Amino acid sequence: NKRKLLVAGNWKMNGTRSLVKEFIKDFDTKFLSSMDVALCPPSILIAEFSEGRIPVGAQDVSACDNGAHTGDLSVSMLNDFECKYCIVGHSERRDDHGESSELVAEKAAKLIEAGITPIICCGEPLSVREAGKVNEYVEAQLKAVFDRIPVSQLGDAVIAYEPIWAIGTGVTASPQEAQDVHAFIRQFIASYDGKLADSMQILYGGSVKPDNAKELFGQADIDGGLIGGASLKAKDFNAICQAA
Ligand code: G2H
Repeated sequence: NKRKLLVAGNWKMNGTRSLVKEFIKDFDTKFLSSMDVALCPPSILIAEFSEGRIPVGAQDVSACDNGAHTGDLSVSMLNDFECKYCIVGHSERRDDHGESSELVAEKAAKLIEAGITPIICCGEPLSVREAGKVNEYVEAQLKAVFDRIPVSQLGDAVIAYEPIWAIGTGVTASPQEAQDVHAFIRQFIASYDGKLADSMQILYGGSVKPDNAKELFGQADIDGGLIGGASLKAKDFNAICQAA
């Protein structure tokens, strides 16, 4: 029997207060009873979600405590706004802000300590896939996390596999390509702890749309998705939840 599925929206640097209102109005709350759902808007819009029932998350967090860190947000601030989830290590943050896997691991540790579920992203660029080194690349990204955080504390963590060449490009990894990496990731987790490997949700991200979600989510080791572009319209997001 498969794990409960999670469909998480990642609005990236998109959205307005009025879009949040529209989204809350159009999102079908029936999905909240059968699966895990989360929506991660830009931080400035997190508070706008307090009127709806959709569990909300952030797209990043500081690895530091409150203090002199201009522009950053802490785990206690995310807790203050009732964030249940926080994405860490998205490839866009690794690229735009030079985030290392070690920093990503620190952020994940901070979130877990604060009771917030980290959605820990990994995934290879096209050159790595072409060189046939996907597993090694993803393993190195995740090893930083599993070496930093004891498995006893990783029970609520979520992993998202997002091949960079499939992000926002309209090119999705084929269900089999995605499944192969997901199975490898689960095997990697099992090398630390077999029970954790069975229970951990591993999401796929990269051009998930209403018309490809069902086949992706049908794979044995794919436990839902991290949805970018298609999470900006409640109608598409509903359809993706329906596929789960
Ligand atoms: C991958 C994904 C969401 P998109 O980054 O994290 O974005 O669905 O637009 O490819």
